[in-house]
Amino acid sequence: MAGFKGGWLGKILRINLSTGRVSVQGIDEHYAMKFIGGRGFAVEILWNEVKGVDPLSPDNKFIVATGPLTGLFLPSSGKVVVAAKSPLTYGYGDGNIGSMISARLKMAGYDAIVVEGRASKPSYIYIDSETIKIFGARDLWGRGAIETDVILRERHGDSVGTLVIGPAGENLVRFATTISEFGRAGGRPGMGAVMGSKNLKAIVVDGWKDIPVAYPDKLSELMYEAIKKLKESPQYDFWVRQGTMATIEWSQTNCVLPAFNFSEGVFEQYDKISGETMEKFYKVFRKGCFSCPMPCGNISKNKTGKYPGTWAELDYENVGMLGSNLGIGDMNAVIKLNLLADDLGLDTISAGGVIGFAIEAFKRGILPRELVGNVKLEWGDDSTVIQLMEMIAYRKGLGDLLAEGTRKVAEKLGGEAHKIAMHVKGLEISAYDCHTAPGMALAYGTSPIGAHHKDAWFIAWELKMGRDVVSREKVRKLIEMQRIRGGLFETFTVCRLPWIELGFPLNYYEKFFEAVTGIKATLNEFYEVADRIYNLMRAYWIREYTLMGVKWSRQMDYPPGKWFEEPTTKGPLAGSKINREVYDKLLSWYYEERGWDEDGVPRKSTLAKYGLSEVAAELEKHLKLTP
Ligand code: PTT
Ligand code: SF4
Repeated sequence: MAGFKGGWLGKILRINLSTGRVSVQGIDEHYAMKFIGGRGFAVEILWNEVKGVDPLSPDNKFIVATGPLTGLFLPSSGKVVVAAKSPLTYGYGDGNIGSMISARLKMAGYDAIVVEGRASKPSYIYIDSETIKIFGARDLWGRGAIETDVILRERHGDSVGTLVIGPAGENLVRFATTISEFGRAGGRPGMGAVMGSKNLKAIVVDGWKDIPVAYPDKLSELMYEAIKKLKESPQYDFWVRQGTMATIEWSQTNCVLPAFNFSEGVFEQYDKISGETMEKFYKVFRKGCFSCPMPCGNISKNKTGKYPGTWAELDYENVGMLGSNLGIGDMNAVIKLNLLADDLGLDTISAGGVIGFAIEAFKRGILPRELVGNVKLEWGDDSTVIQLMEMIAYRKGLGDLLAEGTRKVAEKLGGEAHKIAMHVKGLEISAYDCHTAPGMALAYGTSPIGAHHKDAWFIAWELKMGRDVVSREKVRKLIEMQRIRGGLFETFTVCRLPWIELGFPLNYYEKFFEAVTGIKATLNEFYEVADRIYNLMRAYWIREYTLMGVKWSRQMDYPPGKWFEEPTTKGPLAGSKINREVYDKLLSWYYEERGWDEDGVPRKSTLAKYGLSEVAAELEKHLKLTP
């Protein structure tokens, strides 16, 4: 644990699947404090080691990274970041998954794993506190993610941590995700495809060692205090009953529930797929991540009606994108689709996004019949969505095209297709329609992995501040959210929901950090790390795009034309669309606040301010930086 009093273990495990070589890289306190963990470690590794490569080639690296609090008995500390250069966006890609692999990895003695190369045959990695093995996985290849997880647990014990892929990852679907514990998913921008490209079916970790902690007594005192605080929250009971599913009603009320490929912000049948409907008729039990006192996993089952006996873990994004966005107002169908996505290893958001795009493009005559074949593309038709999800995962017929993701399909179709292709930087938009919310559109536009709400679920703030408010204050608030959500939580790799949903005070993370690592640091210092990482992620995108011959410009940070040009037609805010000048003004303020130029490229002085002068020097080999 060279130099560390606790929290970090000082070891990054490197496994090269081409050569079978295993090595351990040491990290010191300077490095740990500069990047903290999770996404911080991931982007540093990708910047230095993954340059100009095809994301599906052996030269890409698949990273699983924890943070200093991971695996300790602190509220909601069972999360882990999975990252790689994205085969969907060709930029920086990551996801955050709640899985026992987070804790088991720390207990095996490592802060992170970096998987390099490509195995010559289907394989899986097994790690425990003593050994690292690479096993053949021919018997698992082709199996669903859920069945694979069951088999691995029978083989290695039920308490292991797992990360697996389904057929979508094996077949290199560009939005294949990783799956764990039958209903957790992480790595929207194709992290499952990166595993598949390495012939890697799964990673199984079974560490049991104690994780060193600087001040254990202080930590256990804080843990009890925090749990008490969470359970006393007035929102606690409702949260554990509905979790993120309560957002369906909230989004409908606020006209941001995506419907018909983000053409509308309301859906007539929302109540059939709402949190209340789930709670009353479908939920059978609740499940949580490791060390979570506020479990939000809604395990829901079709007790009667269509697809009887089918169960899945429901979350807002899944239901919004596979339900309302496809015109499906039937919870039985949504449960079936959710389970199918988990088993195939498809990201629900991108699957719902690309299928919604295909239906709309076909109806508008943009997607020609010869590419569609005999698939019946209609809103609200779950049997077609089932068919398409399978065709995508196995890359058959139209599915082979859709497996490339919305951006590539729109590029192939040409003409007006780009206007209704609902993505930013290649990542399909998660479940908030922004016709009425320019600030939330800016959050999607500037998210460092493409259009995902992870870094800034700004919509709630925007409603508080006023949708029509166009101010620097709004932009500053968005950046503050990105620092907390995309910086603090993604480097500590702990769940952000205690803070957002139950109002858990942020200053506790200073206290946890000190008790665990022995280092006193303030939130402002963590936000400075967040800014460093944001600049490095941005530099990564710019370098990789420049190397592909694509000139970086502010257009990269624009949401699709539909939100600017095609107003909504339903609900109390019918007729809404975003004003392009307003968006541009917000974007320019955003760049100024971040210290980036008018094209969204970090200035040389900004990179220097965050200790990234070497990054500036490298970028300058490819383009001219503003001083
Ligand atoms: C996340 C994205 C989300 S965000 C959802 S539901 W959400 C979708 N879930 C999918 C799924 O399930 N199956 C599937 N095949 N694809 C899916 N794609 C979608 O992926 C998630 C919770 C949730 S539920 C949210 S908001 C919070 N996200 C956190 C985050 O990002 N960081 C953090 N520090 N804490 C968070 N806490 C919450 O965790 P991605 P999970 Mg996920 C079935 O992975 O790539 O980041 O995309 O992690 O373990 O499922 O928990 O309304
Ligand atoms: Fe996992 Fe939900 Fe707990 Fe967060 S609140 S750690 S997502 S169970």
